[in-house]
Amino acid sequence: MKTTYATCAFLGFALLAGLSSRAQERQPGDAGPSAKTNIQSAPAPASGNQPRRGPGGFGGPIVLNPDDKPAFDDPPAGIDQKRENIPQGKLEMIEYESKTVGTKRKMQVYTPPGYSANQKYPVLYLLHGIGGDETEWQRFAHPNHLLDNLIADGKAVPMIIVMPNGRAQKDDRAGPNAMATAPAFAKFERDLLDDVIPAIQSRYSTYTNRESRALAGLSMGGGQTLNFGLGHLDTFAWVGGFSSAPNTKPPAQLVPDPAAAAQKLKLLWVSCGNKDGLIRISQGVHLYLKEKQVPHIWHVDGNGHDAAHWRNNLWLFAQRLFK
Ligand code: FER
Repeated sequence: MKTTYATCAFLGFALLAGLSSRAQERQPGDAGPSAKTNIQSAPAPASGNQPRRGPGGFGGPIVLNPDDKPAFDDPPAGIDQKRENIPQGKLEMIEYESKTVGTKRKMQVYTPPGYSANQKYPVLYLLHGIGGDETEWQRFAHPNHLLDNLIADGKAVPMIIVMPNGRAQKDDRAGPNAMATAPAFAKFERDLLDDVIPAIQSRYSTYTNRESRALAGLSMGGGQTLNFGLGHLDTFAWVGGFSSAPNTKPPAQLVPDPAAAAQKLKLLWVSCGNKDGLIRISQGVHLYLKEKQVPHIWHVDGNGHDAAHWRNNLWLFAQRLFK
């Protein structure tokens, strides 16, 4: 544990430096900022099992296995760009009382075009990374435009998307040493289950059955998603971890009862970029699920630990939800 955290503190610095430059650099339609910053200087992905380092120097060697291939084509460009000629949903920042943390906390909520209290909606809870907060997904993917576009094209069902702050502590900003806030990401399990979900269900017109509840996230949020989603199969039926971080529990702890997971999950999505230095985490999850015959999507695309991976996987995942 000590070794892990010492390593994390150093890696966290590299990561955060990477994250902030990515957030500033991203242009609509580009392949993802780290494609510019990190990946061009890296060699092409090893076709076999040649270890190499992930972008930003963190995460460790990348060794690709024969299974580590895309399950889907890359989405077209512009998936999260606003289209003026289609109905727009609404994005709002709301506050809720957190018994878990003992403060009022913020979360961002997307309601789809034509949202009406006379109808009920399924809900996707979408979690951010170590350097982020309740606004982070907006920087990486504009989930509101992405969903408006999918709904207009008949590719996704109207849903509510909730983007909470996954750092369950009184000061929930990333701060100068975000890696030190990792324990608060574990504590968020109770905030999500006891505070966030009840607040959403009391304020919005939602279905409340497990088949109408999805959980997904990027990096630390991917680890949270796998930990909480697979740990609470009675609450979530749709689970998506994108480039999940080392906060992910070991696979046998994540899925102690493979038969139950196989039977209950509507969709289990594990994805990572083949240039992401954290890919070993997702590989471990995939290999265990495969061995235990738990149906899942294993999608390894050509990205790094970056916005393109998160945006594209949100687009692919959201289309398959609640159907
Ligand atoms: C780590 C490396 C990366 C770690 C977390 C991360 C907890 C998180 C990355 C992210 O959220 O982008 O060693 O340990």
